[in-house]
Amino acid sequence: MTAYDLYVITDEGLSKGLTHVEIARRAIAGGADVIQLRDKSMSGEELMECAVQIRTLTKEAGVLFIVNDRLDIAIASKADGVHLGQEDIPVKLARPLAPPGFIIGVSAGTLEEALQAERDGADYIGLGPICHTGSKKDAGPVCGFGLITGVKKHVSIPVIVIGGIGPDNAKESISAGADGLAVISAVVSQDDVTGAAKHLKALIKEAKRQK
Ligand code: TZP
Ligand code: MG
Repeated sequence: MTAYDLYVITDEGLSKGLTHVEIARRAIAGGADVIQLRDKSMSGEELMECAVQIRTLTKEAGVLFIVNDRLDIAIASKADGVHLGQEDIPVKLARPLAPPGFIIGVSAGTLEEALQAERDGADYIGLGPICHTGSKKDAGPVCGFGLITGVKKHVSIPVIVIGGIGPDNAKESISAGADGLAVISAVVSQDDVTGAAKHLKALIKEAKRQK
């Protein structure tokens, strides 16, 4: 089964002066299982350039590569998948355009959205924001750890939790049922990106062992 344990989302603005490619390189060195390229301001050309480079890095490391929002760039860069929000192209319309085995993740903030994403054929759910986050202005209302357990009762695709997730609540996330932890600031904003990823990965592994 695909491992989504530590899912790191690149964000140059929230990093300490690193490029997407450098963030990816350091997070991979720390044991990230998934790298998502996320940039809302780059041109298509710039994003494609980053995507191609991160595809090479992730391929070499055997790490999954997901592109946020842009199905076209995900397909063109031969990424493993795309992550779609509630406002992006619906999974039902994206799926026929994607190659076989392509991963489509969908953001959900409620049980209803999670159920709909599964019905529509999503491969995983990005559930959140679980806690308060300063990393996404329009993240929507905080849903709390209880929703993880609620969603896991009714949905069978992997549930990756997001929003204010880090070392302090990694264990609580896994205990509540999360299959993976998606983070920006807990890894990307740290002075030592590789060290932060390593630490978080170890906490996830330990929490899964204890489950
Ligand atoms: N989607 C929901 S919350 C969020 C995104 C992209 C931001 C997560 O960032 P952080 O720093 O891990 O809270
Ligand atoms: Mg989106």
